[in-house]
Amino acid sequence: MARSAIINVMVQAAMKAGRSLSRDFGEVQNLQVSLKGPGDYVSQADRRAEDIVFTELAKARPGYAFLMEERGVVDGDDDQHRWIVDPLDGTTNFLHGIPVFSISIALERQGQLVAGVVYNPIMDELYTAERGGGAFMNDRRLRVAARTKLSDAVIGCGIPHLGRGHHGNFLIELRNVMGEVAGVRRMGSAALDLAYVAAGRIDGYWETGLSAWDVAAGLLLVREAGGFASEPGGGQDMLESGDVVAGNEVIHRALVKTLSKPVASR
Ligand code: 2AM
Ligand code: CA
Ligand code: CA
Ligand code: CA
Repeated sequence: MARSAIINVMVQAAMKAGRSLSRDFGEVQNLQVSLKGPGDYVSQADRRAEDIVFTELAKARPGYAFLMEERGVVDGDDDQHRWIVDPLDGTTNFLHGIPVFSISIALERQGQLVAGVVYNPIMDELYTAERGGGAFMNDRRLRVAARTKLSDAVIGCGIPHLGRGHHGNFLIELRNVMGEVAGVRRMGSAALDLAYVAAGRIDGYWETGLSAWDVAAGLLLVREAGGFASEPGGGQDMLESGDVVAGNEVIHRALVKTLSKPVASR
C-alpha cells in the first residue's frame, strides 16, 4: 500500500523523533526533568523530540500553523492547515522506564482532521490514517474489534492524576464500567489507547480532561478503522473539551450509556 506524500512527511518526522526518544529512553536517569504543574513533568526528551518534529514538518510544509504541547501555538501564513503534535505522549511512563509511549502528529485542513500518525518507537509500531483512506499499522489495514457485548469487552481508560483531581466522576464511571466489562486497562498514553481501539486490541476507551494533541491523530485512526468516537454526552467537540469515548458502533453506544449511569449497577 503506497503512502501519500503528506503521510510520508508525517511518518518521517515521527520516526526521526522516535529515534531520539529511543536514545533518551536508554539514558532516562540522565535527563533533565522539570515540573510544569503538580504531577506534570517535562524532560529534555520531550523537547528534543518536539524540536525534531517541528523542524521536519516546517521544512516539508512551510507556512502551516502548529499546536504543540511544549511550544504551544505557532502561527503560520497558511490559514488552511494546522499541525497538532504531541512529541511524547506518556511522559510519566517514559520517565519511569515503562516502554509505553508514543509520538502523535495530526493535520487539520480547514478545521477538519485529514491525516494522523501515532508511533511507538519501542515496539516499532507505526499507525497511520488519512481521511477517507483507512487506518493502518505498519501498512496492515486496521479494523476496530467486532465484539458487541460489554461483557466480552476490554476497555481502556485514563485515571485522573495529581493536579487533575477535579475529575470527580471518574470513580463513579469506573465502578459502572467495571461492573459490566471483561476487563479495564490503563496504559498511560491516550494516543496509543486510541490507536489500540483502531487496531481492535481494546474494544473501547474513555478518558476526560485531555488536550487536543493527545487525541487528534488517534481520533482519525479510530474513525478510519470503522470506529466511533464522541464526548461522553454525545457531542463532537473532543479536541476542545478533551473528553473522549471510543469503540465500535455498538460498544461506543453501550459505553456512553454505562458511563452516565448515576449509580453503579452492582
Ligand atoms: P503526556 O504524557 O503527553 O503529558 C494519560 O492518561 C494521558 O494524560 C497522556 O496522554 C498524558 O500525556 C496526559 N497527561 C497530561 N498530564 C499528565 C500528568 N500530569 N500525568 C499523567 N498524564 C498526563
Ligand atoms: Ca505532558
Ligand atoms: Ca499527551
Ligand atoms: Ca506530551
